[in-house]
Amino acid sequence: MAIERTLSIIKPDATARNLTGKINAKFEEAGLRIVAQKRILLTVGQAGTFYAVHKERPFFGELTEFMASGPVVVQVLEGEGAIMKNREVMGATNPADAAPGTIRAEFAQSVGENSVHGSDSPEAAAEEIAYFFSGLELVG
Ligand code: DAT
Ligand code: MG
Repeated sequence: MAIERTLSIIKPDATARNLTGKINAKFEEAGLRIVAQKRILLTVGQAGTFYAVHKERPFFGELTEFMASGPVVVQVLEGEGAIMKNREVMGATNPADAAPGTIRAEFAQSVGENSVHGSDSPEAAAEEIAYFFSGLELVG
């Protein structure tokens, strides 16, 4: 397995509850290195562009309004098989289905307010990292 990079977002429900440090500790304990990170406030439009793949889904409006409802921490995680490793550390989309010890099992409030985003493929990771970060901001 190669060294990969993936895009992670700590969502507004988690920043509101001051969970950034606890979530970052989960990444670091799993061997994922935080190589870029910034705290930003998205507009509904920017959240919609980011989540364009879901624009036909019934929850799209709720999702984009939630993502713009407070600060998010966007970050690039790097490590061996980082894309799938991050998905494991995050846990299932619905916290009711998330394995014990995962971020979503411990911190998520509902399927919508589920604390973290992580890229789901190498193609998505490349596109999502480029959406938020320039090459100059990525220090390996
Ligand atoms: P994931 O974030 O695990 O990759 P996804 O890509 O299927 O999940 O969906 C993106 C986000 O949309 C998800 O983190 C929360 C929201 N979402 C998904 N399914 C939902 C549903 N049934 N009701 C409300 N929000 C939902
Ligand atoms: Mg997804």
